[in-house]
Amino acid sequence: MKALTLFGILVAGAISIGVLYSGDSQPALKDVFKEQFMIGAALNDAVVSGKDVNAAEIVTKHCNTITAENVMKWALIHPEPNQYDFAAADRFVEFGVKHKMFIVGHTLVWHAQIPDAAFTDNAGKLLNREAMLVRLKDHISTVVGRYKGRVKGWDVVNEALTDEGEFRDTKWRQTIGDDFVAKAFEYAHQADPDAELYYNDFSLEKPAKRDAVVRLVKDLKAKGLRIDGVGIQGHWGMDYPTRENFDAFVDAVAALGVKVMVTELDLDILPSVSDYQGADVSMRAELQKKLNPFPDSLPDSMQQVHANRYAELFSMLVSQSKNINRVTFWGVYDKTSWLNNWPVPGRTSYPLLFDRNYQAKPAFDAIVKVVQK
Ligand code: 9MR
Repeated sequence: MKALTLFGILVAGAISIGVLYSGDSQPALKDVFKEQFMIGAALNDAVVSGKDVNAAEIVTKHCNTITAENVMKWALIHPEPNQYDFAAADRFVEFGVKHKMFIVGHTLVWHAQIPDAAFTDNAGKLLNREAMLVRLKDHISTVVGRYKGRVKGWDVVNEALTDEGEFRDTKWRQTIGDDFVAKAFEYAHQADPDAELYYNDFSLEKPAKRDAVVRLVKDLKAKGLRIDGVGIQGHWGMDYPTRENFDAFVDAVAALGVKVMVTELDLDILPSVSDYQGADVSMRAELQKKLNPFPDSLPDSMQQVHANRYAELFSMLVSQSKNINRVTFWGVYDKTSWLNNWPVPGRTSYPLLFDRNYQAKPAFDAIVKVVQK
């Protein structure tokens, strides 16, 4: 009898572990952080098209939200003024619908990854305000309209501010003026009244930029426009942001009654280029080595340093979770991260939770422990 009871306990234990760990030893991040925030990743076309099956498996197991890494940007979805190309964006949206994920569209208005021709007439002359507004409205109503009801949130405007808190000098500003931001939000809401609308930027934890984004959100609200959230990208490093700056940013945004999302999280462990600025050109080979110190693999000791910093960042995010509704990683695994090619091309970078062979890294266990403690 005793033996049977013990057996029963063991079986029940195994079943509950099985449920928690969904079939293998690794818990799904979307379950681990269920009480805190959604977990997402930015996807490239290989993931959704079936070319990168292992990456797709990671995403379907761990994520309940996805963002388009590139395929919805102007240059890709609207390559010529009179030509749209929806093939890749359609695949991305179908993937999200199939797996019942919260789909985020990125991004409607940005100064990068947009052809010059988007801002000019046939003769190559910069459009005036009226003509550019027509073009902006056409773009937004076409793209948002196509995915209405399926894409649940849009990064309407990306990176319109400088680190000093000014409007960045872009062709958007030169053609339309500073209210290009307000106009984009207005048109996006018209195109899908149910979609959530976000402003997205990096370094928002810096006080001058934080204050600028607060002004921006207040201004949009004062104009009666819908804005649901501010995305802080989260391309973070070993010593930034400070918890103090991050908390101040989250508190300031939450006080405006809008959500905070960490939209492009990765954690760079490679040396910063600015540490070597001004280095002698004759030392180029030497410099290459210094900037790319782990071309083959990351030593265990560094893995641990990276994992500890990830844990620190997640304890910061978890403690603010009542104001943060989504944490999205910028990529799925190290091999395809943008950081392999920025700010220096051809480095071997280690910013994500999964390594080049799709295996969970120490950083994965470290962030899980933050909530299991
Ligand atoms: O990850 C994207 C990379 O594949 C592109 O080459 C790059 C082009 O600028 O854009 C990257 O994504 C950016 C995102 O859209 C906005 N925030 C910064 C991201 C990293 O550059």
